[in-house]
Amino acid sequence: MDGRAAGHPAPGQNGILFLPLPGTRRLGPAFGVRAFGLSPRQAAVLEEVGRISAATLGPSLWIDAVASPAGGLAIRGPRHAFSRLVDSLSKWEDMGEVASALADTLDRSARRPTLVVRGRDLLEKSPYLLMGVLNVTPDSFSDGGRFLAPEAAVAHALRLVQEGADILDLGAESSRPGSDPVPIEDELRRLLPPLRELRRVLPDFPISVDTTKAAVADAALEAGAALVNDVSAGRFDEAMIPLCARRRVPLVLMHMRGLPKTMQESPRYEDPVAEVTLELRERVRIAEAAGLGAGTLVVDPGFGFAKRPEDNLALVAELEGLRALGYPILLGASRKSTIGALTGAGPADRLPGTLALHTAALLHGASILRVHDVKEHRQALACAAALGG
Ligand code: HH2
Repeated sequence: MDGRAAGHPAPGQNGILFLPLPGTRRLGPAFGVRAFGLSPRQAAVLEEVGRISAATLGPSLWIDAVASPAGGLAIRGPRHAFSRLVDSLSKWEDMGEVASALADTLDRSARRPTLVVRGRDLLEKSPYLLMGVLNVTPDSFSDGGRFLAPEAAVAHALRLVQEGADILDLGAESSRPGSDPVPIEDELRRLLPPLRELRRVLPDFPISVDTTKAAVADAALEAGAALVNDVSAGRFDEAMIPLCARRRVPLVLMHMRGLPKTMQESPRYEDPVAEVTLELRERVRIAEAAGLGAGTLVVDPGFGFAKRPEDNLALVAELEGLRALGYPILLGASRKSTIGALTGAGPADRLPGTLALHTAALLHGASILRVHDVKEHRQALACAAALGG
């Protein structure tokens, strides 16, 4: 299915977006953005104002056209020069929308990521979190059937916690490409026994429920889950966002086009990071309008969901773009088929590729990594994080 035919916006039709550029985190006060969705006139005015600013404002702004199928401009410079650029732009006729989009990205990308679970900000003391995957499914692509029995699930969860997981992500429905939805009753029958037992043995540990159904999320929250991870970002069940807002629990909004059953049939992007960020921005706006926000929202580009390998890789390489949304970024590349496409390795042999992609994601701004192999990630990411950023 063509995602765009299913109602997804073409680039530029969905408003203006300024995407933080990769590689700018280590440059002290320097910052960079790429403009997306500007009309030719807006681009020309922005370029002109940028040139005037560069010549007159002391600290210079570097501004140039970028090679991207979507066109646009790249701007780099110190953050305070960007604030002055916003002021200058707002004085130009018809540039108000551009000025406020730039101001929005400046504001949101400067926010410190937070994730508040039961009153505690999990990102306050750690620069990143490991979310350990616990699939109580018969058919997940890498571990299907291994933890379906509640005792096996609980034993595996305890191992993940002992190895250093910060969050457990409990899922009872596979969302692998080609999978069918599971009825609510079956999902709950798989989910609730291990969840209740985990709540008993680990009363304070943050447990997330990986589901797209509000009824399942509600029952799981009642049974002790404290976060919701929705791979449809609330698209499959319109009760999901209001439920999380009402219960004041964090919600992961993950990007996907279409349904897992058909999502890999013909994914197509011209500019993956810009399109994914724009589509997630719509979901973020709905969630913010419902009352979710700092501490209760997480965004995820959906590695492997309605994307070709090259789209997944572009999203990791330019992950900073999602900082335009202002929320912690989660990435889950663990054992996924892009690693197989690059190396020929089967799911059980994809740990080295996973570590490489998650290391890159961390250095490009991810705050949460969703992983099957906690112990190995603890070591790899401790070293990556020590590089700074
Ligand atoms: N990937 C999977 C499931 N849930 N949630 C988020 N937020 N991000 C992801 O990338 C993500 C996710 C797929 O992986 P897995 O759980 O191992 O497989 P399956 O869907 O077959 O159970």
